[in-house]
Order: sequence, then structure tokens, then C-alpha cells
Amino acid sequence: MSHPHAPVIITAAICGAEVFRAQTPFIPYTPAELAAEAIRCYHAGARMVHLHMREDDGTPSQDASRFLDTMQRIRAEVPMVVQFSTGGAVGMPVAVRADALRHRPDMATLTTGTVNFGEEIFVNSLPMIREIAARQREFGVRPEIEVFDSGMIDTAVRLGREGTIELPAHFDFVMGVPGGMGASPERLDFLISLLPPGATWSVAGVGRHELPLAQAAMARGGHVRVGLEDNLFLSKGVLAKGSYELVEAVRAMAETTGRPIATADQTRALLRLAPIAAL
Ligand code: KMH
Ligand code: ZN
Repeated sequence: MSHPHAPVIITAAICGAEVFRAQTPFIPYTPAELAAEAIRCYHAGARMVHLHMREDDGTPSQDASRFLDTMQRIRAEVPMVVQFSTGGAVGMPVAVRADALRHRPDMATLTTGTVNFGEEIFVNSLPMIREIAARQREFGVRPEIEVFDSGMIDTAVRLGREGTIELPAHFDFVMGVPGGMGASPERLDFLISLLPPGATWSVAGVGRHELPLAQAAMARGGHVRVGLEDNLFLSKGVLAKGSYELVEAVRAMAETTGRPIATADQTRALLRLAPIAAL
């Protein structure tokens, strides 16, 4: 495990595919709104943005030109790691989910297993995972392994052995999705115990678990993902006015825990990305 006072990377998951204006007026939809929110999150302390796309009316989308537009707007302003979702919304085919990888974001997600997702199923068969991973390799995009249940870590290790993904890798534990693993510090300790050598990891707690699990991750030397994709509330009954407010809350936690916010260069080094100077 990394040192408990090591720099922390905060990832902002700013829109996802399941949150709409009927639930919160603060969810961004358009590339301009998404980029503005990502930049606010950067200034609040986030060093990576996890992006989904929407049509202007909020319909979930994996439109490659919208991804590119958003990434270019962000990169013009801040040195933030840009991570595209390849999960998209439940039911999207792999060709749609993986299309935007050709625009070469720094990273993209790779979920290494199928999971019940509320009343639906987020399908990731081994052939689907291999296809997305192959496109990531083709375009030099580093995966973030999305883990919704513990077996997904074991699968990632097997995929590493067969050469489908490069290990060590960065893992994100999404904890508290109904149908996936629950959210608790004890489960987090178990997940950490399964990681292959050299892995880095973050935690995304869903709903009311978001900030308590951020604190648990911070205390264990891990990294943290927060944002409206995972949780709408800053405190009980109080909507966050944007993902940036959740990032600010984690930044305050980092200060009291003695974890400095990673610089842009430290972030890229920790995630094994090319330095900014080489871009
Ligand atoms: N929207 C979920 C079905 C990812 O971004 O890679 C999948 C998801 C994971 O959010
Ligand atoms: Zn996502």
C-alpha cells in the first residue's frame, strides 16, 4: 500500500448516465457545461475527470465528437487527466461504448465483469472486455479497471496474465451500487488485499456512502472519486451545487488527514501516464 501521507488524486465523476435534471438542476449535459464543470473541479482539487456524454436534452450518449469537443475544451484550460467512460449506459453495444477511444483520452474505464445494476444488468462478458481492451491498446489509452464486485479484480489479474491488459494498473472500486458489492471499510480492506502488486486504487462510494468511503480511502493511502455520477448530496437533504462542491469536501478531508493534493505531474506519474511535457 502507498504511504498514508502520499499525494492523493481526486477524480471528479461529473455526470454519469443515470442522473437527470429532474433529480438535480446541477447536472451538466452539453460539452460546454461538462468542460466548465470539469475545470471548476480542477480548481477545487480534482486532477482527473471521468466523463460520460449526453445529448443536449440529457439522453445518455457515447458520441465521439462530443467527447472530443469536451476534452479539447478541458485541455485548453487545465492539465487534468481526461478519462472517458467505456461503460456508457446500460444496454449500449461495445462498438458504441468504445468508439471515442480513437480520440485518445489519457485513460478510459474497463469494467472486468457483469453486474446487476439496480433493476438492470451492466453486461461485460469476457469477449466484450477483450474487445474494449484491444481498442484501448490500439490507441494507447490506459485502462482504469472499474470494480463493482470483488471477482472483477480476479478477472483483471487473469486478463493481465493473458496479456489483454498491462499490469500494474489503476483500479477504481465502485461501492454501493444496488446489485454490486456493498460499501463499508471492511469490504474495502478485503478488496485492497486482492490487488496485484504495484496497483494504484481509488474508491467511489455511491449515495450516502460517498464521503465516508472517501475518508476511509484517504486513511488507507488510496485515491478518491466523487461527483454527481455517484451522489447528489453534500450532506443529508442538501444538494451539491456541482461535483466541485464534493471535490472541495474531499480536499478539506485531505488537509485534515495529512494527504497533499497531487500536482498534475505527480498525478500522471502515479498513474503511469506520459508526462505533460511529452504530450
Ligand atoms: N453507467 C454505468 C452503466 C463506467 O463509466 O465505465 C457504467 C459506468 C461505468 O458508469
Ligand atoms: Zn461512469
